[in-house]
Amino acid sequence: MTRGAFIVVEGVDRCGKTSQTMKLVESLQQKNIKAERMAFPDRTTWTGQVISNYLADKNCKLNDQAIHLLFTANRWENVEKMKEKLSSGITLVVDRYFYSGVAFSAAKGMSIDWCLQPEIGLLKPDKVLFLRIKSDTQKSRPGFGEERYETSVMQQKVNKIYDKFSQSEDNWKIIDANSSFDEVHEDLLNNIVESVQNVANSNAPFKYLLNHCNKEDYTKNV
Ligand code: DGP
Repeated sequence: MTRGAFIVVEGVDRCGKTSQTMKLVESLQQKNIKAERMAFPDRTTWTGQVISNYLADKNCKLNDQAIHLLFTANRWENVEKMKEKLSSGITLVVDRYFYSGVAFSAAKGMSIDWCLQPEIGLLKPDKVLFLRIKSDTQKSRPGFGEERYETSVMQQKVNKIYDKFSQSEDNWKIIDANSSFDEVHEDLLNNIVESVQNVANSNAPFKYLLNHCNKEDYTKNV
């Protein structure tokens, strides 16, 4: 049996990742592709609950390095589960991954190298689909501003770091998220189906995030 594809959907807050990833799993299943959704942070685990409290309570004081490592631990604690699912042929559609970890922490001024170190060794996605949205559209979405990082300044910095990832990472693809939900969905779905086929045809083994070779300074000019 060939493994499932590991797909990540990234983008700033309120760009539509949650609804799109849910619908994508339904559409893939309708095409008889086994698929499941995951999201990071996974708020159901112990680290996820601490993270969730930190995000909701803007007065919560927690050192930037400590919260970065908690987000990272939240990904590490899911590695075995992800490998099992992928090995059993399930395609994982994952809402955010370590790219968000690096982008949000680096946007706070932390060093990109420092942020990447604890992520090394995690599974590397087959494809990262970056939902790129205009900042006016983002701000008009319901709920914007509720959580700690939902400020225009922070989100613009994060967006710039995603842009740099998309320019230097071989597995990234930009998706225009300003069009209608259905159009964005179609675009995402076509890309995912192609990745599922590529993984199946090449019998690709798991990939891992190795010591990062595209060591650009993503935070430059942010
Ligand atoms: P979400 O549940 O997708 O709305 O994400 C919650 C918030 O946490 C959002 O503002 C993005 C941010 N975030 C997601 N992953 C990480 C991470 O690994 N590190 C940091 N610092 N922030 C993250």
